[in-house]
Amino acid sequence: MKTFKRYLITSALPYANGPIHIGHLAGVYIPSDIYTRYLRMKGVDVISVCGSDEHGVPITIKARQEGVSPQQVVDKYNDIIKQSFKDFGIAFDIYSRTSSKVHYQTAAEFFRKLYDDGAFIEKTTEQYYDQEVGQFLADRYITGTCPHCSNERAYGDQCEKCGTSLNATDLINPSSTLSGSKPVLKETKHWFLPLDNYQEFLEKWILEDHKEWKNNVYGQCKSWLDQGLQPRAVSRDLDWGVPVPVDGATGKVLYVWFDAPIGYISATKELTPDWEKYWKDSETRMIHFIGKDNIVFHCIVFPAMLKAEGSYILPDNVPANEFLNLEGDKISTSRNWAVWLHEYLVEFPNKQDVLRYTLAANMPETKDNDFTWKDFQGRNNSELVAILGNFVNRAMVLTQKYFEGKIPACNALTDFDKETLAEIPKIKEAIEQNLEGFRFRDALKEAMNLARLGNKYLADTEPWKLFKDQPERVATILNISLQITANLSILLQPFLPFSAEKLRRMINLNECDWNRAGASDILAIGHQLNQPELLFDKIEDDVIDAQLAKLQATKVANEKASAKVEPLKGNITYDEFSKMDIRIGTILEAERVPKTQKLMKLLIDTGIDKRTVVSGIAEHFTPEEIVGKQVSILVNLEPRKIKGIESHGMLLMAEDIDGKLRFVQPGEKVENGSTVK
Ligand code: B3M
Ligand code: ZN
Repeated sequence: MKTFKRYLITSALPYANGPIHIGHLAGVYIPSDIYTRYLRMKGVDVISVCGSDEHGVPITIKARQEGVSPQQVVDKYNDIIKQSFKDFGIAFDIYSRTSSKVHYQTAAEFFRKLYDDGAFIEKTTEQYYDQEVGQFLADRYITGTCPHCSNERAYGDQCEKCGTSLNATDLINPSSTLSGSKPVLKETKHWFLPLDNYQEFLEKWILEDHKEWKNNVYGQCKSWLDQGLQPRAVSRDLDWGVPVPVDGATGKVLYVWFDAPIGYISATKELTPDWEKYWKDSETRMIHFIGKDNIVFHCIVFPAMLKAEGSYILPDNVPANEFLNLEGDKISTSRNWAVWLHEYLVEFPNKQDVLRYTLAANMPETKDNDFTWKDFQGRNNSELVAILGNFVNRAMVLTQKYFEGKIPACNALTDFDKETLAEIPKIKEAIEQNLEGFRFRDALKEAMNLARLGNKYLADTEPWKLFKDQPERVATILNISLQITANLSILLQPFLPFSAEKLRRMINLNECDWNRAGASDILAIGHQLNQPELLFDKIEDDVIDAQLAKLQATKVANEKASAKVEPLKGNITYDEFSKMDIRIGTILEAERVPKTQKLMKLLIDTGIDKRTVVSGIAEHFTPEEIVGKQVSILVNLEPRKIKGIESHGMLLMAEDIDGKLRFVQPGEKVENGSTVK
């Protein structure tokens, strides 16, 4: 494999339209943090950059919903997200944001370079436009009926009911969510990156030169490439984003997926004046940590952009993860089905590492994976407490008891001692190999195997039974146990930085150099330990039950809310409304229409006449219970034959979210023929 002088680690820029949850951590930020910490500890020249992605339509939608400006939305969530990363020890060298000045300039320059080089094609297309608001509509701002499943609330980019991805023009009865009006098609000019021109280059670069990429990543790229790449628009009609830096492009901004990855460059620029070394020198190894929904942008679109620009390096690997589910269900911000980081820390103060551990152990590396609270509890109680915490505590307490907390001398070694010590460098190497192959779960498992090894060593040698007769033997056993402890405090650092640091404080070890790990003499004889403290404590059932109850409550609330209120229809004029002649009448007779489920034939006194109306209410009422009731009736509806009966008008009914019908009646009895206006 090629050797590199330095590393540039990027982590997907979270959208600043909501806080972050365990899915984000497990998918992107824990792996990137483990990897970066590992490299740093080895003394590698590495920088890790991230920041908030502050553009795109979802942010404008959120702003509209909350009645604030997009800037207020991103300011709020940028703060929350940044704090969560800090709290969980995700140690970026810089956490920037795409609203920064440097970014606007960098993104605009990047676009301009491609524009000047003739890398784009200009195309005029027809796009939906809301005439009332005077604005082109992003796909998410259009709803209508899905042509595949007839869902009436499909979005212009996707039907969430049947999952089909759509073009806004596919929707039947499209309507603008901004005004409720029917959008019209209007011409607009945009810039497209002709990805098809890069097809050949990408095929070679990915499919031939990067066969080592993870299967899920390689597979997705291959399927995109096999389908044949198409030109992609890199601009949008929107008033939120980086303005297209071209004359005559007012009202147009860079598409968020064009500017966001450039955010990695901007962040590096903000971090160091030496930024070009990280971006333009082939001896830099760039690695993108992302989730699977971002693969195409990082493996195909962004590389094509970088290639078009010409002076940048390309990523050497993109170890994307799949998704993490929560208790068997897809994590969803809108359904509040998530464990939010800022909430977790309120409920589990100082337990960052327990979550880091559980997420790393369940990382969705090769397939979607599940987070459950029971597993969280089990990982804590039977792994962190029972194995790691228990081992370290026994080694420390015994050393305090027998040797006043000083590292005792290592005397004659038994074969078992030698075998045990020989395991330490092997485990270190196994961790390294797994980390370098982006197999974080296995790497963590290996690190925990060292704690297992220590536990077993103490259980097998039973030093607490030997001190009276063989103090020298006990000295050896504890020396070995403490060297294992010291190794743990280094090797676990990338995974559990808070606990590893606490452990180093306990053993009074100031250095944390990866290259020291593997050795059996990290702690010198006579070195003074500090007082032991518990690294982890047990999580009781009631705490877990409370979390499960909280999720259950969310589920119930979601079920209620999903029986949603019908969306608003388009506006009508008063004239249109006033054409309707609605009267109060009284039901004189009622009978079911034979051979139908729903229909009832009614004779109604409208005050004007007595007329027959056929109404679809038979599943909701019996004839007996409705005779004599006052109702509202639209009397000038065109007569219609229904099941052979001529119906003269229509009853107005109120339908609740459960589909139950009730009559629309005056608050108190009025004369038949009274009008409803
Ligand atoms: N903002 C999308 C996401 O969070 C995104 C990544 C940008 S990385 C350049 O899924
Ligand atoms: Zn559908």
